[in-house]
Amino acid sequence: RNWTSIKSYTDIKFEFFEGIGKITINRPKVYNAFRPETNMEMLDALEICRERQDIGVVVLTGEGDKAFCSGGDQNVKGVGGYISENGVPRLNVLDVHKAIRALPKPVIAMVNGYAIGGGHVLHVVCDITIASDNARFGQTGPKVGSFDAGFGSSFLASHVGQKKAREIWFLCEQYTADEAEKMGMVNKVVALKDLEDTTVQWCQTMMKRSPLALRMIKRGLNAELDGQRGLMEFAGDATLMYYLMEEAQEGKRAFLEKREPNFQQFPKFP
Ligand code: 1HA
Repeated sequence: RNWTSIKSYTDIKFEFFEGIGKITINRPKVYNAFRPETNMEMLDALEICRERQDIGVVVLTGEGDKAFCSGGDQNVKGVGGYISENGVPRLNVLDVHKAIRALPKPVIAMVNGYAIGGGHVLHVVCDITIASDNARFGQTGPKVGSFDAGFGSSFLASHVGQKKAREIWFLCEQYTADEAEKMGMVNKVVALKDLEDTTVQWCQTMMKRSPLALRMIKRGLNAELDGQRGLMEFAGDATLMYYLMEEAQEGKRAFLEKREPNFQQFPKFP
């Protein structure tokens, strides 16, 4: 498969193939742990995915066959966060979570090994997870001096239930791909050699579906958990669709033509 580079970065690869934008955390020596710069690059790539008309689906993965992502890079964990190159401590993976959640296109986690700690949270916030059979899942926060009581807890609970979510966080054990699938936090498990093919097939199927319909489903499912922020994004897309209608155009035209708008010409559906 001929992936072409969209933009080059230091910590990630960002590639394109037939409508798919693929973001690969490229720090295999640390099992694809992220540092603040990694998250800044992912945010930039996600923004490009949002803007580009020719990208329908986004895939997030890790380089190599050992890890999807092992969470925050413990080598740069300092006081108050992970220390960026300019010395500022940050927890900016939270901005990546928000960007994945808000992206109006499906985001697929292609889990090719360990999805641990903050790396586990990353797959949890993606819309779909496809895992290789060697993948291992788990949280580590309470073992290593951290926790994510945000999306990494609430969305996890919505996938696996409250009791299981508490077990995963309180015990910090690891789970196999099959166990993760049975729990409902993984959509499909395949052999490592088939991981990319399967993921691309899922992406191609989704790209045959109506993009606006997928967008509204994502918004609706998000809104249930995301409170006013989720409703705001859902409402924003309702406005987008209204702006596509004659009824909204009539309002604008009447204003510019300095006349009363004629809204009565439009149907009032029961
Ligand atoms: O909780 C948060 C946040 C919460 C709120 C807001 C923001 C947050 C941001 C981040 C996080 C977190 O991610 S906290 C959790 C941080 N991550 C971890 O605790 C995972 C640490 N890693 C492991 O548990 C294990 O390495 C492993 C289960 C993934 C793999 O174990 P294994 O197969 O025994 O390999 P291991 O030898 O441990 O690791 C391979 C290499 O990768 C080692 O380097 P080497 O000795 O070969 O030079 C290891 O040091 C490195 N490595 C693995 N994980 C990390 C790492 N280096 C830095 N940071 C890592 N996270």
